[in-house]
Amino acid sequence: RTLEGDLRRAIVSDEFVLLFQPRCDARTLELLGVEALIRWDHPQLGRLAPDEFVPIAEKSGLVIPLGEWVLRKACDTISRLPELNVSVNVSVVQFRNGELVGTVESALRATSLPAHRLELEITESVLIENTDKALDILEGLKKLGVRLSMDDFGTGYSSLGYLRTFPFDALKIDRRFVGDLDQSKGALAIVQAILGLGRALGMQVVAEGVETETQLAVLKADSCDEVQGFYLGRPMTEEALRAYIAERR
Ligand code: G
Ligand code: G
Ligand code: MN
Ligand code: NA
Repeated sequence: RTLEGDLRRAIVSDEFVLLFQPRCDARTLELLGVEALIRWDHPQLGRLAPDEFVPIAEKSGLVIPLGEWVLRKACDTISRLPELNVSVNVSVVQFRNGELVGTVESALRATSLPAHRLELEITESVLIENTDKALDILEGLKKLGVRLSMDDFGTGYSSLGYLRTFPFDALKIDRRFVGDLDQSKGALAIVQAILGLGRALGMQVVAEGVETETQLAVLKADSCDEVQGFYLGRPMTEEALRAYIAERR
């Protein structure tokens, strides 16, 4: 047996779980939306994190049906939670396949989720590969009315030039920088520079991996727009999310 074979079966037998992590207004801490994060409840291995199976799903092409499932599930769940936005991680393989715009459009149509409430989180690997084609797809997505954010900003091969070329609405600061904010002057300088860049380019900035009150205070002082991380809430089930919302009213 292989994990790839198990993956093929898992889609049919409904073994995936979608969790939702709060994204809050940095100033008021109001809940604005959630990031959808997948897990796999493997019958023998237990709960698997995306790092353990998304790469296999990407190599085998199974990330295409899996990505469709995630989009559909995320839009459906959030369409029943008034006002809340949802962001979904998109794999580079979904870009290559050429059907992403159609897939997103049908998920929105099937669930009646207004397009502006959906954000797609994209990493720079998508942009490196085939700049012209990536630009076409991103513009097609913008035409649908969805929001686009650059995920894990500041790591990997993200180029500042991408921010000018591609129609991003938001930048998500990688949690490595946020986690070091309290201890490292260097991390603080990088976070402040990203916040300044986002402001200058008219993009929203979201800080990921916020775990402490101190980190939140620094981000707030430097006018970060949104915060996400264990301090605000862990990735949770739809049921727990409903309780989280009820508690904060
Ligand atoms: O939730 P967690 O921190 O374990 O996520 C680890 C990584 O898996 C993150 O980089 C995240 O972007 C990615 N990931 C989570 N959910 C999905 C998903 O639905 N699709 C894709 N392609 N990646 C995901
Ligand atoms: O790459 P991406 O941004 O999609 O990854 C999000 C991942 O980060 C998820 O797997 C989530 O579980 C994890 N995560 C979210 N908040 C925190 C946090 O405050 N601290 C740490 N260490 N991980 C976090
Ligand atoms: Mn993400
Ligand atoms: Na990230």
